[in-house]
Amino acid sequence: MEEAMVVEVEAVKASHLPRSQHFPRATCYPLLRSHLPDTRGATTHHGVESDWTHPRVSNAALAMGRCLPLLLVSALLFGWAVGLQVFTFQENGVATESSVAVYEGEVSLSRKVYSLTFCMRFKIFFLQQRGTIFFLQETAKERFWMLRGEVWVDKVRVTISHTWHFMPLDIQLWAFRWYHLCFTYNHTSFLIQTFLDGKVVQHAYYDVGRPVFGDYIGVGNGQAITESYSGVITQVNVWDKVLSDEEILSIAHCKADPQGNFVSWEAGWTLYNATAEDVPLARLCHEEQERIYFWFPDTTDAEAQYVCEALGTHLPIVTSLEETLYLYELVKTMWPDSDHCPVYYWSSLNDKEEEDVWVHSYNTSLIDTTSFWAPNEPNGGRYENCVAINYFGTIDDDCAWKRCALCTFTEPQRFSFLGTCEPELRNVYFVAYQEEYGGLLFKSYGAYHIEKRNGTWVYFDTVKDQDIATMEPFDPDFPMGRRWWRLEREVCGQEKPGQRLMLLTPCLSHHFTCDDGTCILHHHRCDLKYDCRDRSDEMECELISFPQDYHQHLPPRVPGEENSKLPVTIKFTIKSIDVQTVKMSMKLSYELEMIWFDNRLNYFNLKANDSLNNPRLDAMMKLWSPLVKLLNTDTIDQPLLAEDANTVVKRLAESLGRDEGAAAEVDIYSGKENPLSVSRKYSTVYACQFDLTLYPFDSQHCDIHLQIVSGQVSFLDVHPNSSVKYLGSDVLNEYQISELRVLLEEGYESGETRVRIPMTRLYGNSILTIYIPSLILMIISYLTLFFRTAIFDVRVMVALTALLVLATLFAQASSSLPQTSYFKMVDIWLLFCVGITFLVIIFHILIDNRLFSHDNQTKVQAFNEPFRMKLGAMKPAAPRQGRRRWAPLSISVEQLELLAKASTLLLIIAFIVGYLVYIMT
Ligand SMILES: [Ca+2]
Ligand SMILES: [Ca+2]
Ligand SMILES: [Ca+2]
Repeated sequence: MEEAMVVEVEAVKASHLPRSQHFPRATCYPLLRSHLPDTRGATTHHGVESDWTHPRVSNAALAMGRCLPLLLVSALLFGWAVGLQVFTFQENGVATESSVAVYEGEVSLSRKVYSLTFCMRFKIFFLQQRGTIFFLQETAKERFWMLRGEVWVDKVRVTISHTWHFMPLDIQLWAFRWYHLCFTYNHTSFLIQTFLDGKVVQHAYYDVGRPVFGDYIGVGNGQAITESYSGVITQVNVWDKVLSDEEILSIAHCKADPQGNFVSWEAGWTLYNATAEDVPLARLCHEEQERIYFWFPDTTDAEAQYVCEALGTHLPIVTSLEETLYLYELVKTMWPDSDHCPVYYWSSLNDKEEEDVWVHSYNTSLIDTTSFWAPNEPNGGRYENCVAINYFGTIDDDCAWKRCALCTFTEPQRFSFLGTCEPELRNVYFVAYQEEYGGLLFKSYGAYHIEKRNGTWVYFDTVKDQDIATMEPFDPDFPMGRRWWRLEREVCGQEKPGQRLMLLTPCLSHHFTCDDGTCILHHHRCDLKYDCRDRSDEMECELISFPQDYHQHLPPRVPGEENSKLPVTIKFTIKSIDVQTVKMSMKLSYELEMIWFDNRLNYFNLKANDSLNNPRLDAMMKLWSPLVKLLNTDTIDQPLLAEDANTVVKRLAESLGRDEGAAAEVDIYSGKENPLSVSRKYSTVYACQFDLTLYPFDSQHCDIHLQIVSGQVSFLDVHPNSSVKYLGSDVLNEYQISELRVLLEEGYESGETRVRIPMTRLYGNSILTIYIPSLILMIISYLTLFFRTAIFDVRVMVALTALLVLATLFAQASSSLPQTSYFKMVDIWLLFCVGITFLVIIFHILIDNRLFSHDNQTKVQAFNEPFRMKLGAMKPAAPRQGRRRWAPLSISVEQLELLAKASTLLLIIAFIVGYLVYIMT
């Protein structure tokens, strides 16, 4: 093993390239890199390339250390290849007017171009106010804006014959990345298109109306210090025609390199204060992934985790002896003069949770146990739960020991410094640099720096040469994450000397940064579960931003519109209905939801899931809300907002943008477009007015009658979209509930509305308990007419019994209903039944009477003989004489009986038909 290692070390040394003449300038390239040649493999750990089987490190590159130009490295290794000329301007980012490349090809005022295609490839290092890549001018008449291409972080601009067109980009440009940009202009269709990396990203129509011509072409400067360019430029070509989309795509993808017929990149340029290299065309599209290493000595495991993660990467994991050896040699060659990392540096593994179960500390994912251990390791048991890497492999180690931290990047990270209210994105984005061993420095795309000076982190404006803020002491002493800064000048409207929370983060815009600088997805912020390790994602979840002049008693109104009313949408959700017919009332349990827009408010970080958009109770109680007046009930005024109310903000519209003053990723949503919704449960008894004339064949309705008010005068209106929903069963004890609806009628007062609950009575019970028994009783009493005429006692007895039962039924039916002064249908029916029975009894008496007098006159003796004998003994003749007097009709008993049967039947049928017809209509 020893021998193998020695051989490997020798290999490193043998591959050292001579350092002379490859680095002709003393300018510093901002990043420490070591270039790894093509021959390496492609195993990848968590996005960080790490194959180390051929650790040939450019000695020159390592020896130069902090001054290592990326492109020069490329030239160094690929210098033999015939390549494209690539110009580098203002490598250190210091704006100068003098860095420019002037076109040597043929250009004359007489060559006029109408339609055109205008392409360039570039890589930004830093951005001045306007990064001018190319310009064409007519010098004599001072027409400086004949043709121009400029770039910003989030937009580009093309100027064609003094008309300029901003083209916003969907993406934001990164520093240190190649982009291919083309503009086309068709002078017949007036279409101006912008292509980024071969794809159309923006278009516009504009009739330029003038040709493009000029006599002077420059690249890398727009003739003013603020219009100069810092970065790399190549392949600037202009054609006097519109190239097809396919041609532009093939240029962007390095498959072709046609030269422009108006301006050709190969025609030659004179450089002033700029440098040129040759780079093979293919490398512009498939750039070598060069690793960047940052080293931090004397850190505990926790500090090492933090510093790498807050820089946007993780501690390394090694899988072979070669890797450990490579890193060991790397630090020795990169920082030969420093007291460089001793034997150990931290790895991202630990077994803190469970002994001998090794997990990644950043996502707790398990790794298999085949990772590379040094001899006799792991041996620390519960005393050594972190993993360090040394010359012989990985060891378990005490987490509190001071070891080295090594952070590896495949490309420069982009950091955002939030909470500064910087209007220009170039001053928000930063890149990290390590210019000395263990050091750290952040430079913005623009002119700001965050650097450590005399032990204090300073936020610094290099253009004005002025400190903006200094960081309050913090452990660990790095600016990444959410930190308090002491202001040295006004920031975001906050005067100095004040303390301001600001955030330096490597997270991208769809992330939220935890206090420790680690990233979680943005929608995990304030979602009621912890996602950050430091639990900072559930802190300070303010949802509502109240303006200074917010008053709870003032309703939201549109300024300037005197008669405007705030429309409030009301939504009822009725859970249960209990109707009391006798008391003429209705008990409801329901939820009342009111939705309105408060144009004074702004909301932060609204979620798509409304139920997460709950303001805190104290914020909720500060909100204005309508007062609910329930009109047909004892409870009169109901405040909507109370502790048991549920308040949510509904996200209906997209965000207005980021809050530039917040030290976090905060999206702002407008109160004009995203409504507030307050819902509260009520249980209320409402008074109803029932008209029982048709009982039990009646339909009723009962209304919830309410008014929403605000203060004394009502500025509120019920929105026509208001709705009602009933969740219970349609069939109640006594009623069938039909479709509920919200009534909004013209005659109502402002803010007044009713919810109508229509009900149809279920008459089955009445039929069963009243109508059928009474009908049977009536029929029985009618049937007594068919009994033998002779048994008067039985006939009358049966009819009287029926009458008695009917009267009882009547009393019973009336007692279960409200006392009304008018007749109900059921009353009429029962009265009729009673009446018919009464009539039958009368007929019985008449018939009997008739029969008796008839008997007296005629024969029928045999049957009554014994009776008559007794009566005769008592001399009954006299009363019979009297009876005959009030029965003057000379009709026979049979006729009378027929009359009784027929008339009663007719009466019954006529009544039932009439009754049914009345109910039906
Ligand atoms: Ca252990
Ligand atoms: Ca150990
Ligand atoms: Ca969370």
